[in-house]
Amino acid sequence: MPLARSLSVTSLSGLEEWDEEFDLEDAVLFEIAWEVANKVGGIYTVIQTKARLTAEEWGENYFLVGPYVESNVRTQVELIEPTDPVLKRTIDKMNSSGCKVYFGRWLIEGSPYVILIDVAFTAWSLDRWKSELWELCDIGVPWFDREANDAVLFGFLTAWLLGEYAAQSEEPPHIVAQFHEWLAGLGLVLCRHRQLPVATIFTTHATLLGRYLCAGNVDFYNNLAQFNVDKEAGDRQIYHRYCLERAAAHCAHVFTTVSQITAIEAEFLLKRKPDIVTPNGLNVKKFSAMHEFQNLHAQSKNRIQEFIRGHFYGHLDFNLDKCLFLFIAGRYEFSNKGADIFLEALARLNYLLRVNQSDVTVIAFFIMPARTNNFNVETLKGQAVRKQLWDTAQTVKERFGKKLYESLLVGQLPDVSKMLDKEDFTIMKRAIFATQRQCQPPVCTHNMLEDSSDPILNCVRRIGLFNSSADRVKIIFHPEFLSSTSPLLPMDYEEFVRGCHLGVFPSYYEPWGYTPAECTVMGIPSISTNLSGFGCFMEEHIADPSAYGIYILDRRFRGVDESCNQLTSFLFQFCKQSRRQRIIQRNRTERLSDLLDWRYLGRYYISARHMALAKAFPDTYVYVPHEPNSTSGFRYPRPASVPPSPALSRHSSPHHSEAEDNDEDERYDEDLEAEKDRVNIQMRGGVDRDGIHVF
Ligand code: G6P
Ligand code: 1S3
Repeated sequence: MPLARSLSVTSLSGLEEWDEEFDLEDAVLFEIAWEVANKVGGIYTVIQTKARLTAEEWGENYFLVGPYVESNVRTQVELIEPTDPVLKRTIDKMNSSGCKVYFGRWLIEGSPYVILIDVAFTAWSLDRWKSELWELCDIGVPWFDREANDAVLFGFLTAWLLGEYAAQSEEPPHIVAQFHEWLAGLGLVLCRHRQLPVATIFTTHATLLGRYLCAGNVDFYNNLAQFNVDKEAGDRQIYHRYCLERAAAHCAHVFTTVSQITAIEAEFLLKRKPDIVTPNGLNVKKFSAMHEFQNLHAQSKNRIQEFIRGHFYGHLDFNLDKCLFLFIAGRYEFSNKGADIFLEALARLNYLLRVNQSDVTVIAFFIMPARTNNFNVETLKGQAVRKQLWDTAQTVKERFGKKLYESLLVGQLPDVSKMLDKEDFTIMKRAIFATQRQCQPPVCTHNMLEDSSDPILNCVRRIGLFNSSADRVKIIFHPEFLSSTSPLLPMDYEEFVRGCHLGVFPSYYEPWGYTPAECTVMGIPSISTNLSGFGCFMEEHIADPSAYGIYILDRRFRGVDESCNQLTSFLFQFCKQSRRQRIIQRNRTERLSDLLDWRYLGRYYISARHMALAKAFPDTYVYVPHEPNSTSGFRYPRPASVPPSPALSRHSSPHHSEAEDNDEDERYDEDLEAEKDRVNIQMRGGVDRDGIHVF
């Protein structure tokens, strides 16, 4: 078996270097989650983006374990024979004992090995395993809870896999197994009960009870110590799930979670303090040209504008060039994800923009999947009308071009008054007539199955934002995740985010929050909260987050109405920025990418594994906690150049001329050069044009 390497984590733009001497010897890593090659939510992103770094560290000794889902395997996994003879024997043995276990390479960056278990194939063992679970830990799983039944099957099968792997090894192996979330937790409990040679880690990405309590209008964070956890779980009919989660947290050699705020929650609700926080990272893509991401913003924005032209046909009475695109996206948890206060703040923003006679129009997208039966006719018609106008313009252009060409051929300048004839005018008039519309542009792009009880639509009805001409804030609810093959808005999520101006994620319950992190690495500013893992992490690492386009809403120490006012003020200030200010702010936002890169954040996972190995195999491994050095506690400094505050703008007045705009472009070029210089200096450390020392 090839030896796994130990890894040293290198420094990124001034962030702390972290060199842990730890020889992994012959250790083998299994990472187990229901979302391996199976997209359900954020855990998939964690595992998928981290795979490259972990595969670099562990090489051939890294295996991801997940459920076998045929449709996923067909599109994401190349099935192969295991190369490791121990694993081959393990899988063969299981398959000859009534299981269906597959092995392959997951076709993502790092191409990690995956072991996929078909839980349905072993469903005949469910009752037997449930009674074993009851005998073992008094946890009774009701028959009707499909997810919990899957958790039981997956748990017994993963423990079987690890036990079989240990039995098939010639030398006693050093296995480290990391289990993600309650759905995978039972495997861990069984490993400990069976005393397998496995160093175990349990990572929770959210607590079950936390999610349920927050969704139910409870003052969660001020009452953490008061909850009677057993009763609360029982009242919500999740007691068995809660027990599985709590058992895994307590049995693990090392317990981790994704943020400090969830660590506190876990301590109160699961009654164990996490040993280490392992924040979520991303695979950051670096462009060779520094400002490439700005060009991508412009390209994607053009495509969103094209969609808007169709959606608002007949009502395009606003200036698209002065239109700002805001969005919220994610799992449809109306209040947990903050869609409730976002809508309320949009209503207040609409009022402010109107009374201040702003020429800015805000279009707020809600991308949250709900039950629908496809796109609605009015929305599809919008794109068809736009296409027809485009085709008409092309036809007239071609006819015009032909006449021009013929005139030039005979050596004459064309008579401009005869370039368009009666027929041209007829087709153009017909096309214009087709844009007449009796109704307002729709708020929702789909036919909702639960239209009358849908929380977003009901809130829109209450606040009255119906996309009327007088409104400066328009709303588009797209209750389906985006796809590049959509006939309506053919863009994938990443392209869409790049084209927007601001991501708005005012969550009340958000253990980490990938959406604002994804915005950051694409250079798009975002609003998050001090109740989200991401928001707290950024607050800790940046001296002045809002100057970098990271707005952090206070939902912890303020009431809902006050938070909503603060959100409105963030939005209103954002609308007052000039284009130049937005560009500079995007540059700053993008500069924070290193902080969210797995190449930096992966170190916490490395520590968790070392800690677990040292606890499980104290004769072989010693864990020496990392000694902070002089750069520990590094924070991104306040940006040295003028902050993008509207108050300091040369163009805070909306009434400046076109000439001024051009001047602004020239000045902007100078500023951009200065900004690029500063960024380069900051990456290396040194002195900028203004003589300011950085790092
Ligand atoms: C990028 C492009 C610029 C464009 C700007 C629009 O920076 O490189 O050419 O003018 O985006 O910014 P805005 O914030 O108005 O979408
Ligand atoms: C959870 O997914 P969610 O959106 O249900 O796990 C994610 C990955 O750790 C995390 O980013 C998110 O906050 C949690 O809520």
